[in-house]
Amino acid sequence: MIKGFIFDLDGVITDTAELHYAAWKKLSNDMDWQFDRELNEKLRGISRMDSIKVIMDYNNVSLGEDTIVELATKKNDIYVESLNGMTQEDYLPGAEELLTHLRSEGFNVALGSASKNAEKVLKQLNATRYFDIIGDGNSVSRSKPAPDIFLYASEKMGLPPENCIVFEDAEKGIDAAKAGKFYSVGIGPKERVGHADVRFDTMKQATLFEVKSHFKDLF
Ligand code: B16
Ligand code: MG
Repeated sequence: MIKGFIFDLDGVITDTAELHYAAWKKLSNDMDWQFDRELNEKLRGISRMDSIKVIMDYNNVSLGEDTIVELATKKNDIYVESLNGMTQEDYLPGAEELLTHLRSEGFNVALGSASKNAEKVLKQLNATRYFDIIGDGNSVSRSKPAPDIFLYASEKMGLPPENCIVFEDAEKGIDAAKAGKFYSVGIGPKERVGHADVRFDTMKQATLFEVKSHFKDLF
């Protein structure tokens, strides 16, 4: 029986990818590094420190750990500043409707995001009220594709993985859900999240009615 839902944040509840892109682009320009949208796609769902290492590898750059942390902090300052412009108009279409519906039907709802800025993003969206539990980049040390963030969220909800559905937009996020033995809903193209139990192109299509009809034996 499904009793709980765990949501990734970026790419599921809201789309911060563009803001992450702009901040990494600014840092890369300052450093004279190559950075484009294709490379930005590879950063979807992975942690800040893993992201900067992907960018450095791509540019054949190696630096000491302290400098890497300093540069990642610089990118984060740019990103956090840009979050100030985010408002409750910035949900992905369909996301707020689904959260409202889940609350009214009495399901447990948790966040399972890699972002260390998740609380700020939820605050900007006025979305904190929809979540019983917040699991973010500060809650666990191993990031996706390790299942730790989803296991953290389900444990805090008091539910085993087989009672929970994870919503994810990243390939590594679906890997993480599967590694933790959660049911999974992928948001995005087949090439990225086709290995999820159920896939929708956008959150708008992922209504509770549709989700229930795909997992009918579990409700
Ligand atoms: P931060 P999610 C992820 O969020 C993003 O998709 C990813 O691009 C970002 O690097 C990561 O959060 C860390 O974010 O720098 O704010 O800690 O999709 O797991 O909600
Ligand atoms: Mg995501």
